[in-house]
Amino acid sequence: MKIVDLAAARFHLPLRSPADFGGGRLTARDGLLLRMDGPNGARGWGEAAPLPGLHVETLDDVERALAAVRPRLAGHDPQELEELGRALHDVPPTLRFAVEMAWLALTARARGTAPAHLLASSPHASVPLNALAAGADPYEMARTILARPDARSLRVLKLKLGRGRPLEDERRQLEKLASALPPGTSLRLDGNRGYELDEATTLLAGLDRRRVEYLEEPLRDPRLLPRLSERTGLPIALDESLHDDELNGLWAHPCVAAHVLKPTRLGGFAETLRRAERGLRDGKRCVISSCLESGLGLSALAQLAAAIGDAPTAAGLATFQLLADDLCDPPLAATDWQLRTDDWIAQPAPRFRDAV
Ligand code: OSB
Ligand code: MG
Repeated sequence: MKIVDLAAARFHLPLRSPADFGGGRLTARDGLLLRMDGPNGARGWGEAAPLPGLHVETLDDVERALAAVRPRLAGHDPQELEELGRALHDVPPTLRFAVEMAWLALTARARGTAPAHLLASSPHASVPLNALAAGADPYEMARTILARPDARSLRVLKLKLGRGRPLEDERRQLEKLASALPPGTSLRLDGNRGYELDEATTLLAGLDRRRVEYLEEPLRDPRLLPRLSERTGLPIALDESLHDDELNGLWAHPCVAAHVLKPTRLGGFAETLRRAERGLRDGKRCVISSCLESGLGLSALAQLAAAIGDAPTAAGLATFQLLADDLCDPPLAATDWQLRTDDWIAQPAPRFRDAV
């Protein structure tokens, strides 16, 4: 689909309550809403929202990079996603994601299909979600989630470990939470590289294996993850380490059960599909995850998640629940912890679009 032009405007979405995702206290999500104009007035929308502490680039960098690539992209007529991806090789990952997202929406519309069908021949019809217990007290949030009427259909609860509590206290909380899970629900425990090997062993050794799907990057030194897995008998998921090529020897290690892929950090759809193919080839579960995008970005990520793997894996896309406001109107919502992906008729028209 031919790109006629691009334009963008900033958006600002308050969070329901302040959160810290590694970049200090966050009270709102700021990002760039990208409009891609195609032939005959057709439009596709993209979202570029660097998260402080996670992405390397800032929103200012993204705006500068957009101004720099705009002349190159205007008039460009990529025949497929890979070709567009090549034209974006030197663009910061959040912007590359946004441009590919808008182009997929535009192209899907022109071909009368959903983006997932441009990414895979028979995509999943829906994508299950992991709930996310984060914020100031993740255990309190986990209890709130498990008290909801839809908790029975929840298969996976992702919990943010740490947050400064003493190890022994947290260990007790964790055991209590594990035993309070409904049957068939398991935990993903995300440590965001917060622990030394011995600390993580104290916290995690002896937990019920049937209740823990994996430990997501608990260690300050990821090279010790195989030893932690040995000590705890629990599988590992990689997140941060997938962004460090020097650790690529670890990616296929037998202790690693899953790769947590963040397309806005990896640099878009084409790159994520390549990484997922590699992960799947090595026998890893590939989990599509997010960085607090709006419902607009998250629904595009759900289309990508629908295109990966033989069976859908719970994706880390439930963060729309943290936003007090959305770019989509109505706001993105899930039913029974699933996002339908086969009911895509057109991309939701975003709020703030008149500002672009
Ligand atoms: O470490 O996985 C992370 C969000 C922002 C920054 C880092 C992370 C996250 C998430 C996304 O956990 C939500 C999810 O994967 O469920
Ligand atoms: Mg993580």
